[in-house]
Amino acid sequence: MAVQRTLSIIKPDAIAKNVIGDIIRRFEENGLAVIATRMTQLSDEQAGRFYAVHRDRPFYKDLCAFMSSGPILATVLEGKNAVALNRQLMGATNPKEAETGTIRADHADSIDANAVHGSDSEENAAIEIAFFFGDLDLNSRQ
Ligand code: IDP
Ligand code: MG
Repeated sequence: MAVQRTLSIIKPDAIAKNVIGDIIRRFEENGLAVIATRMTQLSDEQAGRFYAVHRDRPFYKDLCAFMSSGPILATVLEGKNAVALNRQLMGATNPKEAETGTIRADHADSIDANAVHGSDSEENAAIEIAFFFGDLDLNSRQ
């Protein structure tokens, strides 16, 4: 499987729980390397642009309000099969359905406050990485 890059976001709920280190440790222990990271707080408008793909969904407004409610940590992960591997480590969107031992099973309280975001395809990863980072911010570890 090819080396890929993917975007991870630690959402405001997990930042508030002070579990950044625990989440990054899981990435590193599973073969993913951090090649860029940035803490920021999105405006409601910026969160809306990031999640534009969901703009017609009933939860869109709440999602944008939540994602702009506090600081987030955006991180670019690099490694073999990074997109699917990150999704596997995250667990299902609804923490009630997330497999034991996943980030969402351990740290998410609800489908809204579900601890982490992860790109769902290589194509979307490239778009999402470019939302937060420029080429000069990416420090390949290969
Ligand atoms: P994902 O984060 O697992 O990729 P998506 O379907 O892309 O899940 O949805 C983006 C985010 O929108 C989710 O992480 C979650 O916070 C929120 N969301 C998704 N579905 C629902 C829902 O049915 N109710 C409330 N929030 C939802
Ligand atoms: Mg998604």
